[in-house]
Amino acid sequence: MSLRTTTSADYVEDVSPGTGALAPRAWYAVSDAKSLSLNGDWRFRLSATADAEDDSFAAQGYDAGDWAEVTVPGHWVLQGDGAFGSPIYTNHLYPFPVDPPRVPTENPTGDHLRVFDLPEDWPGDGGAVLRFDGVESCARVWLNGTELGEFKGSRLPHEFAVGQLLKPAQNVLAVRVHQWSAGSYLEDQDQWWLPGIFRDVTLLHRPAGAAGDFFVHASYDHTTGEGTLRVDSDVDGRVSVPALDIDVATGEPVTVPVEPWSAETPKLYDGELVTPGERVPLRIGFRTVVLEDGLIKVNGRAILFKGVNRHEWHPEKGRALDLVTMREDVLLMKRHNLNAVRTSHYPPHPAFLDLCDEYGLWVVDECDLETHGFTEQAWRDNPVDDDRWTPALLDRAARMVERDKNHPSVVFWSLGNEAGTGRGLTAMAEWIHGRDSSRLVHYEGDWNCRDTDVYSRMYASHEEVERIGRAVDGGTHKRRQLPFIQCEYGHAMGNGPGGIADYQQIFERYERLQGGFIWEWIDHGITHPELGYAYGGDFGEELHDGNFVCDGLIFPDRQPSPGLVEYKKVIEPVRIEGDGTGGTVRVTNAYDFADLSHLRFEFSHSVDGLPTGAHTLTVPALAPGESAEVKLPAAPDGQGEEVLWTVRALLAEDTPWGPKGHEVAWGQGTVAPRTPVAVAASARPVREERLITLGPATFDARSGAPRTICGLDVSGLRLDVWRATTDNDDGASWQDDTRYGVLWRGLGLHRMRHRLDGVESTDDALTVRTRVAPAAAEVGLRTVYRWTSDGTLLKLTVSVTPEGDWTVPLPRLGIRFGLPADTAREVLYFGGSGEAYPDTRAASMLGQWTPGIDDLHTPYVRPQENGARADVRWAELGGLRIEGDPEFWFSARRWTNEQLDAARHLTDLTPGDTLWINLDHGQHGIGSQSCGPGPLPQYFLTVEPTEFSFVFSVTE
Ligand code: IPT
Repeated sequence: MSLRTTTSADYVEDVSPGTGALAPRAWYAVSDAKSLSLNGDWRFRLSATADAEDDSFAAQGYDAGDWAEVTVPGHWVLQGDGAFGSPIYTNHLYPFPVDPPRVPTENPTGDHLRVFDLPEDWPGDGGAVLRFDGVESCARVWLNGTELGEFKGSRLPHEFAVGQLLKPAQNVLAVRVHQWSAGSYLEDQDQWWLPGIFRDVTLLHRPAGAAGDFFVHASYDHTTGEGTLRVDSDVDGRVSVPALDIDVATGEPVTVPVEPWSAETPKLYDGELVTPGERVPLRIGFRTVVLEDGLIKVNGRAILFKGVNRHEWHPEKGRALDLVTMREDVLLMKRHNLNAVRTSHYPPHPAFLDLCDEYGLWVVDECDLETHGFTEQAWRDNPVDDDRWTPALLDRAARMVERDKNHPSVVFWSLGNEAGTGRGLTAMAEWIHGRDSSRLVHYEGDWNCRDTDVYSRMYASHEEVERIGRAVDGGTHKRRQLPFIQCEYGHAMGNGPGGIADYQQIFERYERLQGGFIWEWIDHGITHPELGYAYGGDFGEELHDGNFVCDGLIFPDRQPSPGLVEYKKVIEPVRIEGDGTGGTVRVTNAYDFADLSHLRFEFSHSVDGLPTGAHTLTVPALAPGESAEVKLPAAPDGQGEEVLWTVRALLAEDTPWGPKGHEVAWGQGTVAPRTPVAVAASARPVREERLITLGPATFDARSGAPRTICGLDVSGLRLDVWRATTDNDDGASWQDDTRYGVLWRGLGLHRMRHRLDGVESTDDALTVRTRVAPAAAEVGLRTVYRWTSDGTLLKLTVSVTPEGDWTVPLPRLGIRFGLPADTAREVLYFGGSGEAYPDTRAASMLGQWTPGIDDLHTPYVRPQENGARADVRWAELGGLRIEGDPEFWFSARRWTNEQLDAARHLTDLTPGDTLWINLDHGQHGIGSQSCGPGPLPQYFLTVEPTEFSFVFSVTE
């Protein structure tokens, strides 16, 4: 016998999907039937528990005059300046005790009230439907005092028939929303918990004879070039597609020659479904998705996903995205060469899929399902393996599939994310396969692939992916027959991800590997008055996962991070490679469908990083997979300066997503190397009082430290091995073996001591001998600074000899020094274009660049090492020229690396009176260990005897 008392809020903890809603059906934005948006200002009252208030507010005539207001769509915790509670961020931990389906008594409950009149032209006949596109996590709905029902499934649509209840004026729509419900157990995605009516609320007129559900089947036969269209419709009618001369009855197939739809060539045909009571516009894309020969094929060809995981995010509005923001995402993706999106981990706002159809992106549409927190109890009581929950799971599957089935962009249905395994998932897969045979089913959590059409993994190492590519990874018989994708890889948290170029090479080497999806698209930082962007813990959460929520390729304000620029280069659809001589380049078409006729190729030589002029290069309109050798014009004589060739592939004409001239791909190579500047050690160090003068520099006679170089005050010049550890250096807490950020700090590399062993002034050099080592350890670096000059140029040669048993690589190795803060506002250098590290340098284009000092800082939401420029030959700032032999990594910042290391938010960083310069001989790789593998061994900064030098001079 249960002691639980029954309250009117029992539905909150009921495992069922809800009551009262209509069966799910295809979603469309417009038709000729009237609709009324109920978005806007709603009256709002927040209660602490699910049943604190009775339902009298739903009655007509209720006076909500003293209630607050919120904007719908929206999340109440992001409105009201904190008066309505705060967001909570957890990765996979449930922020409440795990006792399914029970939820806490403290259950923030938002009563929403909206009074509306029908427009004057609202038809008097027919019915009406009230549609909610997304409410987190459970809602109970009344119209004009009559209860319509209640529902769960936050990112799924729910419709209610309301025709009989509507009045011309003063309709009272009341919605009670509970933050926690049984549904919360199914919605444990790694993101902020954000209650509210966060998607549109719409009243739809349903004329007599209006369209019900309909299913557009539009396939393409690549062997004949014909498409077959058949629109199955609950309500009989006709289907027309004027451009194809199609006018047929619903349910009747018609086959005609068509241009197929693909992510690269997103050909859509405008059509119309006409039922006796409604005309619904259709946008039809013909394509056929099959599993054949162990490969995912569309229109007869294997495709390669160059994808990203996209959560819906806006730094002020949370998951309440407007159309402008959605389009911005799609345009940014297209402009960065992405061709695929996994809608992690729930179906997006339906308008996003319209944009994917229109601009061309393959979509893995994922169901609103994750039960990750059950991993804490070895998946005991996991709802996906408990029959009581199966109706809710099937309801979620159906609401996704029915809503989104008419989008050509959707090629995979995904059952959900991180939900373990179980009968409920199998039931979902069976239902989906039965309902829609024209798409494939994805789920990562079952490595035996019992329910899926693809072997999918997340964060598998390069080595493992390679083994899977070679099909020597074992697994079940079924799995061995399946293609492979990485539904998540390249964890873009903070600086990184590293190693994605290496993954791409492996993906392209093996047919079975059909690409992957970077984790993830955008940092979920929340705009905050004091902190810049808030992340987990900033709202005082009891449990949280810090900045693990900021792991995107774009910053919260949608500015691309270096990670996105890198990914764009890594996945570019045209490969332009030199043969080493500078005489010819090999151009390869890496598209799956498009030829190269939409591109114009531009070619230039540069001398010392400056282009000598741009010319058009004629490249044949290669078909996918084809290559051609293209001869380059003769290179100019660099006369000792470095000569490079650069070939860029640009859009020949404006496209819907990018303007004419937009750069799609590029390649670069060396024709002739530079001759590093030679410095004769002809000047003598001259000692006077406390200073030693050598050429253009003065030194402290006792310490041997430079005081001025080329007229600039120099402070603190010494060896530097520390970098403010990146999220990928620090690694994830569950990875305890080789998290170098942790090992470095444990060894004390952030607090190196510099012992002075001697200052020697000889005829041709000033030599300073030191030993650099952390307290409490016996390892150290014998470091010798040797200064020489010809009277004008000053050369510093740094020799480093390790001592002791070094078991870790170094974060960085180079020198750093301070200059007065006002030395320079910008830097001119010849080197790589943007931020780069050993395994994130694919997009680093050699040239002369002039970033402002502040542009050299990458604003990772949690501050960390950033901004290094790779392959710098020389740099000039404030009248000082620095030339490296060999090339070096350049960074400049207005705070020290220690300050950067200590900062938690960008607002912790304030410029001081010193500009800090790092000239590095080496940097350790970045990797992806904040959730995946660390850097590959070839990107380690191994401790070994090393020598490097810099030449300082006054700029000409
Ligand atoms: C993986 C999740 O699927 C994703 O939602 C996100 O949490 C990501 O990790 C990390 O940012 S699960 C991972 C712990 C294997």
